[in-house]
Amino acid sequence: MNLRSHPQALLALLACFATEAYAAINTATRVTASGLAPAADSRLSWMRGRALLRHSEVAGVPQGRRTLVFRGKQVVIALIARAPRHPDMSFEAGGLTNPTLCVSQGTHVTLKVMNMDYGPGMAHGLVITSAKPPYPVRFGRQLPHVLADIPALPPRSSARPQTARYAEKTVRFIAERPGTYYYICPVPGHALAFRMYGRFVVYPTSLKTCPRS
Ligand SMILES: [Cu+2]
Repeated sequence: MNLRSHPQALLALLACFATEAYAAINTATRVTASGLAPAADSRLSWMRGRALLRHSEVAGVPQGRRTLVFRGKQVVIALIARAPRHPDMSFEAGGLTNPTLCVSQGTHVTLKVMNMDYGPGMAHGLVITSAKPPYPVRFGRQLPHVLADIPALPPRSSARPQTARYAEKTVRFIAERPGTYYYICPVPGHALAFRMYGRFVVYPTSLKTCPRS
């Protein structure tokens, strides 16, 4: 991203360099969902990264212009940080920017997050929590109900997309408790200054589909 056109980015970047902030975030979250499986962690080649990007673009069923519904009891959701043709400091899924993601209660979710951003400090992670916005520059030590926690993934390894490698992490969880959650980038300042977050809705089994909001 271009720091000159985003003065807030400089603030966020400076905050990123406070390494203790990462530590605070990464140890602060409490995973309270059951069934969280060990995470996979890898660096993808351009071919594999592009395949995951394409999966993210077509997964889910659009409901209106801002919501993606993932039907079934086992779903794979891919979120791309700073996908091509999407704004700086955003997530992409279903071809949408920071969409609302919707699953039914009891769904086994495989969540994949990949960082396609490039540049110093352009790390991005993802936490799903019931904490509502607005968010502080740094999250507190006790986030409420956390479904998933992916620490900051480094930016891609090269300015040239075709030769770069892309940090990706996969976590699995069961969306047991209905409610409205938020997926948030935990890197200091990204959620506050850039609104790098979206809603994650778990709707009760008594409803046939995601309630419109
Ligand atoms: Cu971020």
